[in-house]
Amino acid sequence: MSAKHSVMCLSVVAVLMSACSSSSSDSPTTDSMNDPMTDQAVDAGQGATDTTAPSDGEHKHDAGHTHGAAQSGSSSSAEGLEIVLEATKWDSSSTNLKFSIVYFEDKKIIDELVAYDEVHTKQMHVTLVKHDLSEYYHVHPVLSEGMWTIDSLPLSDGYYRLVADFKVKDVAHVALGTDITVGGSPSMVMARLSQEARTSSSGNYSISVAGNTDHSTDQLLSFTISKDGVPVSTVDEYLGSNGHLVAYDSLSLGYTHMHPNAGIMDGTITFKAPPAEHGFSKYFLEVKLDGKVRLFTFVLENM
Ligand SMILES: [Cu+2]
Repeated sequence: MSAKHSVMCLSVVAVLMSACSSSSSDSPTTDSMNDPMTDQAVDAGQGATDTTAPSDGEHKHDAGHTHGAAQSGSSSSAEGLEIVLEATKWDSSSTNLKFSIVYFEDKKIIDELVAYDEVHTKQMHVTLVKHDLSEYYHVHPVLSEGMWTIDSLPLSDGYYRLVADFKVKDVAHVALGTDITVGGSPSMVMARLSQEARTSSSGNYSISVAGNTDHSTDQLLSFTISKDGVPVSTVDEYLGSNGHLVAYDSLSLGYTHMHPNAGIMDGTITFKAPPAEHGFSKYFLEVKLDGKVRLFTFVLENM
Protein backbone atom coordinates (compact mmCIF):
# COMPACT_ATOMS: atom_id res chain seq x y z
CA MET A 1 0.00 0.00 0.00
CA SER A 2 1.40 3.37 -0.87
CA ALA A 3 1.81 6.12 1.65
CA LYS A 4 -0.99 7.92 -0.09
CA HIS A 5 -3.30 5.02 0.45
CA SER A 6 -2.43 4.93 4.08
CA VAL A 7 -3.36 8.54 4.41
CA MET A 8 -6.66 7.95 2.71
CA CYS A 9 -7.33 5.01 4.95
CA LEU A 10 -6.63 7.04 8.01
CA SER A 11 -9.24 9.52 7.02
CA VAL A 12 -11.62 6.64 6.56
CA VAL A 13 -11.02 5.92 10.20
CA ALA A 14 -12.22 9.36 11.11
CA VAL A 15 -15.32 9.19 9.02
CA LEU A 16 -16.42 5.64 9.21
CA MET A 17 -14.77 4.50 12.36
CA SER A 18 -17.11 2.13 13.99
CA ALA A 19 -16.66 0.94 17.49
CA CYS A 20 -16.08 -2.43 15.89
CA SER A 21 -12.38 -1.79 15.94
CA SER A 22 -12.35 -3.04 19.47
CA SER A 23 -12.22 -6.53 18.15
CA SER A 24 -8.47 -6.54 18.27
CA SER A 25 -8.56 -9.20 20.91
CA ASP A 26 -9.82 -11.58 18.29
CA SER A 27 -6.58 -13.24 17.60
CA PRO A 28 -6.12 -14.46 14.11
CA THR A 29 -7.27 -17.98 13.72
CA THR A 30 -6.66 -20.58 11.14
CA ASP A 31 -10.25 -20.19 10.16
CA SER A 32 -9.56 -19.02 6.67
CA MET A 33 -11.74 -17.86 3.87
CA ASN A 34 -12.12 -21.05 1.97
CA ASP A 35 -15.33 -22.22 3.45
CA PRO A 36 -17.91 -19.48 3.25
CA MET A 37 -20.93 -21.68 3.60
CA THR A 38 -20.05 -23.10 6.93
CA ASP A 39 -21.35 -20.22 8.88
CA GLN A 40 -24.02 -18.81 6.77
CA ALA A 41 -27.23 -17.89 8.45
CA VAL A 42 -30.22 -17.70 6.24
CA ASP A 43 -33.56 -16.24 6.99
CA ALA A 44 -35.79 -16.87 4.09
CA GLY A 45 -38.88 -15.33 5.51
CA GLN A 46 -40.39 -12.85 7.84
CA GLY A 47 -40.14 -15.08 10.85
CA ALA A 48 -37.03 -16.51 12.28
CA THR A 49 -36.23 -19.80 10.71
CA ASP A 50 -34.14 -22.56 12.00
CA THR A 51 -30.77 -22.22 10.51
CA THR A 52 -28.60 -25.15 10.19
CA ALA A 53 -25.25 -24.18 10.84
CA PRO A 54 -22.20 -24.97 11.41
CA SER A 55 -19.51 -25.64 13.59
CA ASP A 56 -17.34 -22.87 12.55
CA GLY A 57 -14.23 -24.00 14.14
CA GLU A 58 -12.01 -22.53 16.68
CA HIS A 59 -12.40 -19.08 18.08
CA LYS A 60 -10.67 -17.27 20.79
CA HIS A 61 -13.29 -15.80 22.99
CA ASP A 62 -13.01 -12.16 23.76
CA ALA A 63 -15.41 -11.93 26.62
CA GLY A 64 -16.73 -8.58 27.50
CA HIS A 65 -15.83 -6.65 24.43
CA THR A 66 -18.47 -4.36 23.24
CA HIS A 67 -19.10 -2.59 20.08
CA GLY A 68 -21.89 -0.91 18.36
CA ALA A 69 -21.23 0.99 15.22
CA ALA A 70 -23.10 4.14 14.48
CA GLN A 71 -25.34 3.60 11.51
CA SER A 72 -23.36 3.12 8.38
CA GLY A 73 -23.38 1.09 5.24
CA SER A 74 -25.45 3.65 3.40
CA SER A 75 -22.64 4.80 1.16
CA SER A 76 -20.74 2.78 -1.40
CA SER A 77 -17.66 4.91 -1.03
CA ALA A 78 -15.79 6.86 1.55
CA GLU A 79 -12.53 8.68 1.52
CA GLY A 80 -10.89 6.78 -1.23
CA LEU A 81 -12.41 3.34 -0.79
CA GLU A 82 -15.31 2.05 -2.81
CA ILE A 83 -17.20 -1.18 -3.24
CA VAL A 84 -17.50 -2.20 -6.87
CA LEU A 85 -19.96 -4.90 -7.85
CA GLU A 86 -19.21 -7.11 -10.81
CA ALA A 87 -22.83 -6.48 -11.81
CA THR A 88 -25.70 -4.69 -10.12
CA LYS A 89 -28.46 -6.86 -11.53
CA TRP A 90 -28.76 -10.51 -10.75
CA ASP A 91 -31.04 -13.38 -11.61
CA SER A 92 -32.61 -15.20 -8.76
CA SER A 93 -30.67 -18.12 -10.13
CA SER A 94 -27.33 -16.31 -10.15
CA THR A 95 -24.77 -18.56 -8.68
CA ASN A 96 -22.32 -16.02 -7.39
CA LEU A 97 -22.27 -12.41 -6.37
CA LYS A 98 -18.86 -10.84 -6.88
CA PHE A 99 -17.44 -7.55 -5.73
CA SER A 100 -14.17 -5.88 -4.96
CA ILE A 101 -13.08 -3.12 -2.62
CA VAL A 102 -10.95 -0.60 -4.45
CA TYR A 103 -9.03 2.58 -3.87
CA PHE A 104 -10.21 5.25 -6.21
CA GLU A 105 -9.24 8.79 -6.93
CA ASP A 106 -10.51 11.22 -9.54
CA LYS A 107 -13.16 8.66 -10.43
CA LYS A 108 -10.49 6.16 -11.38
CA ILE A 109 -9.73 2.89 -9.73
CA ILE A 110 -6.17 2.95 -8.52
CA ASP A 111 -5.81 -0.37 -6.83
CA GLU A 112 -7.72 -3.23 -5.30
CA LEU A 113 -7.68 -3.64 -1.57
CA VAL A 114 -6.22 -7.05 -0.79
CA ALA A 115 -4.88 -6.63 2.75
CA TYR A 116 -7.51 -7.16 5.42
CA ASP A 117 -7.47 -7.87 9.12
CA GLU A 118 -9.70 -10.54 10.53
CA VAL A 119 -12.58 -9.28 12.59
CA HIS A 120 -14.65 -11.84 14.41
CA THR A 121 -12.66 -14.59 12.75
CA LYS A 122 -13.36 -13.43 9.20
CA GLN A 123 -11.78 -10.93 6.86
CA MET A 124 -15.09 -9.99 5.33
CA HIS A 125 -18.63 -9.99 6.67
CA VAL A 126 -21.40 -9.34 4.19
CA THR A 127 -25.01 -8.79 5.09
CA LEU A 128 -27.73 -8.69 2.51
CA VAL A 129 -31.15 -7.47 3.44
CA LYS A 130 -34.14 -7.10 1.18
CA HIS A 131 -35.41 -3.53 1.15
CA ASP A 132 -38.67 -4.62 2.75
CA LEU A 133 -36.56 -6.28 5.48
CA SER A 134 -38.18 -9.64 4.85
CA GLU A 135 -34.97 -11.52 4.09
CA TYR A 136 -31.58 -11.35 5.74
CA TYR A 137 -28.30 -13.11 5.08
CA HIS A 138 -24.95 -12.87 6.83
CA VAL A 139 -22.24 -14.55 4.79
CA HIS A 140 -18.49 -14.69 4.48
CA PRO A 141 -17.27 -14.51 0.92
CA VAL A 142 -14.01 -15.84 -0.43
CA LEU A 143 -11.24 -13.55 -1.64
CA SER A 144 -9.35 -14.38 -4.79
CA GLU A 145 -7.15 -11.92 -6.65
CA GLY A 146 -8.87 -8.91 -5.19
CA MET A 147 -12.37 -10.19 -5.93
CA TRP A 148 -14.79 -11.39 -3.26
CA THR A 149 -17.24 -14.11 -4.21
CA ILE A 150 -20.43 -14.89 -2.33
CA ASP A 151 -21.79 -18.34 -2.97
CA SER A 152 -25.28 -18.58 -4.31
CA LEU A 153 -28.09 -17.44 -2.06
CA PRO A 154 -31.80 -18.11 -2.49
CA LEU A 155 -32.61 -14.47 -3.22
CA SER A 156 -36.09 -13.60 -4.41
CA ASP A 157 -36.88 -10.84 -6.90
CA GLY A 158 -36.46 -7.41 -5.42
CA TYR A 159 -33.92 -4.89 -4.19
CA TYR A 160 -31.32 -5.75 -1.60
CA ARG A 161 -28.91 -3.66 0.40
CA LEU A 162 -25.50 -5.30 0.50
CA VAL A 163 -23.14 -4.15 3.24
CA ALA A 164 -19.50 -5.18 3.21
CA ASP A 165 -18.08 -4.88 6.72
CA PHE A 166 -14.31 -5.26 6.98
CA LYS A 167 -11.11 -3.87 8.39
CA VAL A 168 -8.36 -2.51 6.22
CA LYS A 169 -5.19 -4.12 7.47
CA ASP A 170 -3.79 -2.18 10.42
CA VAL A 171 -6.05 0.75 9.67
CA ALA A 172 -9.76 1.22 9.67
CA HIS A 173 -12.97 -0.65 10.20
CA VAL A 174 -15.29 0.23 7.35
CA ALA A 175 -18.82 -0.68 6.29
CA LEU A 176 -19.65 0.12 2.69
CA GLY A 177 -23.12 -0.44 1.30
CA THR A 178 -24.62 -0.72 -2.11
CA ASP A 179 -27.83 -1.96 -3.66
CA ILE A 180 -28.36 -4.90 -5.94
CA THR A 181 -31.37 -5.77 -8.04
CA VAL A 182 -32.55 -9.34 -8.30
CA GLY A 183 -34.89 -10.26 -11.12
CA GLY A 184 -36.02 -8.36 -14.19
CA SER A 185 -37.99 -5.39 -12.96
CA PRO A 186 -38.97 -5.94 -9.39
CA SER A 187 -41.21 -3.46 -7.67
CA MET A 188 -39.69 -1.24 -5.04
CA VAL A 189 -41.15 -2.26 -1.73
CA MET A 190 -40.00 -0.85 1.57
CA ALA A 191 -40.92 -2.22 4.96
CA ARG A 192 -43.95 -0.48 6.39
CA LEU A 193 -43.34 -1.16 10.01
CA SER A 194 -45.86 0.28 12.41
CA GLN A 195 -45.72 -2.14 15.29
CA GLU A 196 -43.03 -3.46 17.54
CA ALA A 197 -42.27 -7.17 17.66
CA ARG A 198 -40.44 -7.99 20.86
CA THR A 199 -40.44 -11.74 20.85
CA SER A 200 -39.13 -14.18 18.32
CA SER A 201 -38.79 -17.92 18.35
CA SER A 202 -36.90 -20.65 16.60
CA GLY A 203 -37.60 -24.27 17.42
CA ASN A 204 -37.87 -24.65 21.19
CA TYR A 205 -36.10 -21.37 21.75
CA SER A 206 -37.64 -18.01 22.20
CA ILE A 207 -36.13 -14.61 22.83
CA SER A 208 -37.72 -11.47 24.13
CA VAL A 209 -36.14 -8.04 24.06
CA ALA A 210 -36.35 -5.30 26.67
CA GLY A 211 -35.19 -1.73 26.29
CA ASN A 212 -35.52 0.99 23.75
CA THR A 213 -33.16 2.83 21.51
CA ASP A 214 -32.90 6.55 21.65
CA HIS A 215 -32.11 9.19 19.06
CA SER A 216 -29.48 10.91 21.17
CA THR A 217 -27.63 8.48 23.43
CA ASP A 218 -26.49 4.88 23.66
CA GLN A 219 -29.07 2.58 25.18
CA LEU A 220 -29.04 -1.00 26.40
CA LEU A 221 -31.06 -3.69 24.71
CA SER A 222 -31.43 -6.91 26.69
CA PHE A 223 -32.40 -10.15 25.01
CA THR A 224 -33.60 -12.95 27.27
CA ILE A 225 -33.26 -16.39 25.78
CA SER A 226 -35.35 -19.30 26.94
CA LYS A 227 -35.78 -22.89 25.93
CA ASP A 228 -39.19 -24.40 26.58
CA GLY A 229 -39.90 -21.42 28.80
CA VAL A 230 -36.78 -21.76 30.95
CA PRO A 231 -33.98 -19.18 30.66
CA VAL A 232 -30.85 -20.72 29.17
CA SER A 233 -27.57 -20.56 31.04
CA THR A 234 -25.18 -20.77 28.10
CA VAL A 235 -24.86 -19.73 24.52
CA ASP A 236 -22.18 -21.09 22.24
CA GLU A 237 -19.59 -18.80 20.80
CA TYR A 238 -20.19 -17.97 17.18
CA LEU A 239 -17.71 -15.97 15.11
CA GLY A 240 -15.92 -15.01 18.30
CA SER A 241 -18.93 -13.62 20.11
CA ASN A 242 -21.98 -14.62 22.12
CA GLY A 243 -24.26 -12.96 19.63
CA HIS A 244 -24.39 -10.83 16.51
CA LEU A 245 -27.07 -8.20 16.33
CA VAL A 246 -27.61 -6.29 13.11
CA ALA A 247 -30.17 -3.49 12.94
CA TYR A 248 -31.54 -1.69 9.91
CA ASP A 249 -33.49 1.51 9.94
CA SER A 250 -36.69 0.69 8.09
CA LEU A 251 -36.56 3.79 5.90
CA SER A 252 -32.90 4.57 5.30
CA LEU A 253 -31.67 0.98 5.74
CA GLY A 254 -28.89 2.46 7.87
CA TYR A 255 -26.91 -0.46 9.27
CA THR A 256 -25.61 -1.12 12.78
CA HIS A 257 -23.74 -4.26 13.86
CA MET A 258 -23.46 -4.90 17.59
CA HIS A 259 -21.99 -7.49 19.94
CA PRO A 260 -22.89 -8.24 23.55
CA ASN A 261 -21.36 -6.31 26.38
CA ALA A 262 -20.51 -9.46 28.28
CA GLY A 263 -21.54 -13.06 28.67
CA ILE A 264 -24.98 -14.40 29.37
CA MET A 265 -26.48 -13.59 32.76
CA ASP A 266 -29.78 -15.05 33.89
CA GLY A 267 -30.53 -16.01 30.32
CA THR A 268 -29.91 -12.48 29.10
CA ILE A 269 -27.36 -11.00 26.72
CA THR A 270 -27.11 -7.23 26.58
CA PHE A 271 -26.04 -4.94 23.77
CA LYS A 272 -25.21 -1.29 23.77
CA ALA A 273 -27.15 0.25 20.91
CA PRO A 274 -25.99 3.58 19.52
CA PRO A 275 -28.42 6.41 18.79
CA ALA A 276 -30.72 5.80 15.84
CA GLU A 277 -33.16 7.73 13.74
CA HIS A 278 -36.75 8.12 14.85
CA GLY A 279 -39.01 5.41 13.61
CA PHE A 280 -38.84 1.66 13.36
CA SER A 281 -35.84 -0.59 12.98
CA LYS A 282 -35.67 -4.28 12.38
CA TYR A 283 -33.15 -6.35 14.33
CA PHE A 284 -31.61 -9.61 13.24
CA LEU A 285 -29.99 -11.51 16.11
CA GLU A 286 -27.84 -14.54 15.44
CA VAL A 287 -27.00 -16.74 18.39
CA LYS A 288 -25.62 -20.23 18.55
CA LEU A 289 -27.59 -22.53 20.82
CA ASP A 290 -26.86 -26.19 21.31
CA GLY A 291 -24.41 -26.08 18.43
CA LYS A 292 -26.75 -24.50 15.94
CA VAL A 293 -26.85 -20.89 14.75
CA ARG A 294 -30.35 -19.52 14.95
CA LEU A 295 -31.75 -16.27 13.69
CA PHE A 296 -34.28 -14.23 15.66
CA THR A 297 -35.92 -11.08 14.37
CA PHE A 298 -37.44 -8.11 16.21
CA VAL A 299 -38.95 -4.75 15.43
CA LEU A 300 -38.38 -1.84 17.79
CA GLU A 301 -39.46 1.75 17.64
CA ASN A 302 -36.75 4.27 18.28
CA MET A 303 -37.74 6.88 20.82
CU1 LIG B 1 -21.05 -9.75 14.48
